[in-house]
Amino acid sequence: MEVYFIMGSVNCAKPPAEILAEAIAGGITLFQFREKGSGALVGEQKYELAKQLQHICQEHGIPFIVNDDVELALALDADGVHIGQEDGDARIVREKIGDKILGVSAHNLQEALAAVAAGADYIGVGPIYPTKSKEDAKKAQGPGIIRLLRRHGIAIPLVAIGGITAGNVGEVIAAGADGVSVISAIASAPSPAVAARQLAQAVHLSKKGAQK
Ligand code: TZP
Ligand code: ICP
Ligand code: MG
Repeated sequence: MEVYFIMGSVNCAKPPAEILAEAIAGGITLFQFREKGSGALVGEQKYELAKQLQHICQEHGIPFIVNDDVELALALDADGVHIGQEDGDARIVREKIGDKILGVSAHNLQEALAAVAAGADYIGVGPIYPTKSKEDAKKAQGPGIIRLLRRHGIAIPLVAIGGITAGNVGEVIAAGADGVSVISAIASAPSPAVAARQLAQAVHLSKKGAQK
């Protein structure tokens, strides 16, 4: 959960497999295949890319999560699924995937409480900062939303997402996040390995600082 990398072909200026391998070398702890946005692959091509990236994750012991597409996750026997508020009832997804990892995006306390009640294993909270990586992103809320969820008793793992860089990791960890989730900070970096390593170091240092 500490450095959760999300990527699809749309986010990559070089082969996705290369970026993922470099990100893993740099120290990411979780990967989400998110094939979304204009130009995203569909059908057989989407399946083949997912399979290739899953294989890389398996070789390195990194859990492989599929965004939105429950059928794809089941077909690949992925480690989990991440869904948004528009992707149907989290309880139904939980029933379909059994004990695979279930992640849910939440933007406020009500959504977070519902996610916990539906059996989510973790919540993605954001956008915390402005992002260019999501076409329909809501307004950035700042790290205060994480503090608010913690104050209201949300106890499952929370990852902060949206505009996260090594420079602002400290604030979101201090607010109560267990980790950070990024697309562009790694996928668009000149060196995904260096970028992932900087994020991992920032998370570790911030957790020490926050006594977590
Ligand atoms: N959900 C909320 S913000 C976001 C998603 C998928 C995109 C995060 O991308 P980046 O490049 O790390 O801001
Ligand atoms: N959070 C996470 C972890 N993944 C997503 N795709 C999202 C929010 C929108
Ligand atoms: Mg979705």
